[in-house]
Amino acid sequence: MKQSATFIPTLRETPADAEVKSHQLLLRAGFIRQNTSGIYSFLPLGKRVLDKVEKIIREEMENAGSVEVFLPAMQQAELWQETGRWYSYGDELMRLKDRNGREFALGATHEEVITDLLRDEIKSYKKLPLNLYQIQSKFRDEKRPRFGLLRGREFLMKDAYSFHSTTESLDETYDVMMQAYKNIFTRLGLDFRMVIADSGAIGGKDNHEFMVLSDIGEDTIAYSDTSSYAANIEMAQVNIEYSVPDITAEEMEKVETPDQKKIAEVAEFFGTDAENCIKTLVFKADEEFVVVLSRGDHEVNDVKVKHATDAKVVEMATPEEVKELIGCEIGSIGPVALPENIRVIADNAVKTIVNGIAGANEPGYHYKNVTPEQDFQVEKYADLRFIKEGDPSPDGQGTIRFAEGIEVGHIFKLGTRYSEDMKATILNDQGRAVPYIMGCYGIGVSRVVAAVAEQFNDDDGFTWPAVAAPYDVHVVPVNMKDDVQRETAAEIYTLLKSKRFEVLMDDRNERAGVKFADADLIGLPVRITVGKKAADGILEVKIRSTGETFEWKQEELLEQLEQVFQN
Ligand code: 9G3
Repeated sequence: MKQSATFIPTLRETPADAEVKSHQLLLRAGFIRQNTSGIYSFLPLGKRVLDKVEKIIREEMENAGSVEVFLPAMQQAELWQETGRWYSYGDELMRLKDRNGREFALGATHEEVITDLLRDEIKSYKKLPLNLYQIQSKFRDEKRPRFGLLRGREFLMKDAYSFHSTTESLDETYDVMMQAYKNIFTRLGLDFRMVIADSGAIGGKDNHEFMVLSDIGEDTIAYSDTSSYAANIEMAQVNIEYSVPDITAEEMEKVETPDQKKIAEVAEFFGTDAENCIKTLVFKADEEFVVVLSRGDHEVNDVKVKHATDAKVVEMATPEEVKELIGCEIGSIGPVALPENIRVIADNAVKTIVNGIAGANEPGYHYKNVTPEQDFQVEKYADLRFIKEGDPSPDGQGTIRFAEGIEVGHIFKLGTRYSEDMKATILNDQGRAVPYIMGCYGIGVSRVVAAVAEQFNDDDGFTWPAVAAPYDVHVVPVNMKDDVQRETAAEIYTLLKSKRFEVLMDDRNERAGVKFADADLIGLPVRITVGKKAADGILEVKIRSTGETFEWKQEELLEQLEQVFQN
């Protein structure tokens, strides 16, 4: 492609409202343009990267036995009403009306649509398993779109759905798709981790996210520094065998603590530390109050409280509710002598406290020498706290570290959540009508483009890996007015294209400095400069990712390039 014939509007300046490197460079190098908040156009170079990412995804979906379809973005409201999601999703779900006033959703995801498609077609277990995918724009009216393609309101997703008559069959497909995801992100050269994730609102039991490690990632993952263990911070279990220390429990004593409110102040007042204090919180688990205890130096993880209470919704009780329930402010509550009927659960680490400090359920007072089971009862101990850096990895191998990640993929075992609601059943091998068992598997395709852009760049611009680069080679004739340079460049351009290299040639009448700066910004893997030395058959070559430069004889060009692109 000749640059005089394409559309690559590079910018000198960094656009003010672009906060992260990938967004800045995608704008400056003329890959994308924003139409409005969270909505982007892919310009020619951006579209070519998108296509390369899609190509890898299609190959791996094909290998995994997933078959491509293309579903409508316009989804009749009735489908979402069948699953209740028309009502449970709020402003994030884009809704519109057709000319007859009928309501539609703009597809944020396609569980309803694909289940509706299959329930009319698949009636026997003999037709399963089936694994279908599409690559399609999704619409989600994010409250705060940001970071360019990383969190948009219209974005490209590969979403696959699998259908099974047995859980074993789902497990098999799930593992095959998991491997396909690892292949995709590995082939793209992304530094990713597969993490155990919380099923969140979508339900289902197993699910895993694929996170590209990045300081600008919005998710925190806890991973082992020696094994492959990694989990979303909400899900990382704390697997520590706590033992009760062998010290004598003393008589509990109420002490006046007029000015000490925070755990740190109270600990200091008693000349001890947060580990020896009991933090008392009150949650509402599906409308039932639950007192949750943790060690003073730990944070309670509400997702784990939800799992421990088997509740659908868990939230902190309000100060008024606490006052009503226990009779004092949040800052003074403790586990001793609580009203009889209140449930008390505690994080496992609490059992290690002997002669600890706790609120006295009376403003301005605390108890010292508080010991679990002696001074208060606990209904059950469970893993209720957030894991911390330095904790042992739950798989027993290594120590936990934290990292930020960009979620680029998420795979779920859905179970029958959608097929039940939508009465999508098959006759099983006993002739009974049963809802099919489903899995779903998403990749944020446009988000992957941004994740690759985020990982592959330097101070001068992009350093695209060959697998994702818009073109393989950038041919840059320095002076288009010089016959030798212009003709040599044209010769090389034709030769390389004939050998199936993807070539971009900068045939603009621009100064050398502008051409080199744009070439570095666009960041193709190899730049071939056709300058003065072309008259002696010498080409100046630059490997963009390493910055190395070479002089190649023109007649060696093909074999040298083959060398560069094969490794
Ligand atoms: C909505 C809106 C936003 C949403 C959803 C629905 C996330 C929604 C979860 C999924 C699960 C999987 C298939 C591909 C892989 C992910 N945000 N999710 O269902 F209406 Cl507005 O999308 N879907």
